[in-house]
Amino acid sequence: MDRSTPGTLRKDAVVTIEAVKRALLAQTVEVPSWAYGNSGTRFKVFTTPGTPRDPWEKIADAAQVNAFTGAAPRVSLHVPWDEVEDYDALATHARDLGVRIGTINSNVFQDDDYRLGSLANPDPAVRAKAVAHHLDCLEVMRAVGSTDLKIWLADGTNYPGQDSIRARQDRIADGLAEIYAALRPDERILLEYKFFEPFFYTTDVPDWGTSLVHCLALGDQAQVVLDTGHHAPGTNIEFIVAQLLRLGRLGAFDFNSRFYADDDLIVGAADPFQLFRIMHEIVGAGALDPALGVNFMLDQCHNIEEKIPGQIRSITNVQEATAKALLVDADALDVAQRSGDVLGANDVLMDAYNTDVRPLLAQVRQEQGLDPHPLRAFAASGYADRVAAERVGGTQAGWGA
Ligand code: AOS
Ligand code: MN
Repeated sequence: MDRSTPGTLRKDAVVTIEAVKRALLAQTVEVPSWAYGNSGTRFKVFTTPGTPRDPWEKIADAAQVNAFTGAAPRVSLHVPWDEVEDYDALATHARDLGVRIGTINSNVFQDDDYRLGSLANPDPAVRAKAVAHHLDCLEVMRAVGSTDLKIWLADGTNYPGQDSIRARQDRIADGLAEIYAALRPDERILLEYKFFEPFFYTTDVPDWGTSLVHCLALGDQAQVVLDTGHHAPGTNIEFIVAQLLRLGRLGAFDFNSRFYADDDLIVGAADPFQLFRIMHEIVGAGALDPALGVNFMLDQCHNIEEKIPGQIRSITNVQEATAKALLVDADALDVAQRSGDVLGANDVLMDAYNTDVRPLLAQVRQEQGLDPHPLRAFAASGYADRVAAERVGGTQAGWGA
C-alpha cells in the first residue's frame, strides 16, 4: 500500500500485487447443496421456479456458481437430504460438471427418536442409532471421494434439571470416540458448535471451547468448525479464529452472516468488516494455504433471493474480504505494533479495508478467462430461465429434503 495515498493500490508494487493475485486465484470456497433448495422460516417457505428437485439438479446449480466465479469447485452434501442410490454416479455427475463432492454433513436432528438428543440422548439405543448414522456417512464419504465428516449436534435441553449436563458431555465424548475410531488416516471429523437452537436452556456443544475439548480428546483428525452465525451477539469471532489457528484446530468455516441469531444470510452482507477481520487472521497465519487444512465453506439459506446469484454474491464477498486482507501491509503493521503505535497500526489495517478491490478481482477473473462480473454474466447466460422451463413436475427440494 502507498502510505501517502490511503485506499489506493500502489502501482509500482508489482511483486506484491502479483502475489495477491496468485493467492486469490488459489482460493476456493465450498458451497452447500441445501442452498439451492427452498428454505424459509417457520412462517413461510417461498419457492422459486427452477428450484432443483434432487441432488443431481442441486449439483448442476452449484456447478454454475463455479463456472461463473472459478472459485467454488466443491459441493457439501447432507445425508439424508442428498441420499441417492448410486453415490459413485453422483460423484461422476459432479466431476462431469467441473466440480466435486466435498464435506458430508450428518443429520441427527430430524428423526422423532432425537427428541431428547442424539449422541447425548439418555437412551442408549438412540445413541447407538446416532453413531450408526455417522458410520453410514463415512461410507458415503468414501463412495464420493470425500474425506471430511461434518457433525453438528442439535443436542441440548430446554429446562433446568431435565438431564445431567455432565452425563450428556460424557455420552457425547463416548459417541464421538466411536465415530473417530472408524476414521481412516486421511479422514477428519469436523465438529461444529452453536450457542442455542433448537434447544434453549443448555446446548451440548455450544461454543468453540467445548468443541475443542472434544476434538483434543479425540485426536489430530478432529477439528473445530466455526459457523459465523453461531455466537452470542458481540462475540469477537476473529479472536476465536486466531486461537484455533494457533492450536492447529480450525478445520473449517461455515460462512454466513447474521443480524440476530443463526440468520444464515449471505456472508459479508451484515458485517463485511468482520469478514475482513476474520480473513486478516487467516492471511496472517498463512491459512489460505490449503495445506493448513482450513476448508472455507458456505452454510447459507436463500429465503427470498434467487439462490444461484445468492451463492455467487457470497463467493465474491469472500473474495473481496480476502483481497483486502491480502493487501494489509504486514511489515508496516508489524513496525507499528512493536512500537506501540496504536493509531498507526489501526491505520494500516483500515487502509487495506478501505481499498476498492473490485477492479483487482475483475482483473484476476479476466486472467482466468472468466467474465469480470459473475453476477451479470450468470444473469445473461439464460440458465435460470432454462431450468425454470425444464424443471416442471416433481417436488422441489427444500431444507430438510
Ligand atoms: C445448523 O445450525 C448448522 O449450521 C449446521 O451446519 C447444519 O448442519 C446446516 O445448516 C445444514 O443442516
Ligand atoms: Mn453451520
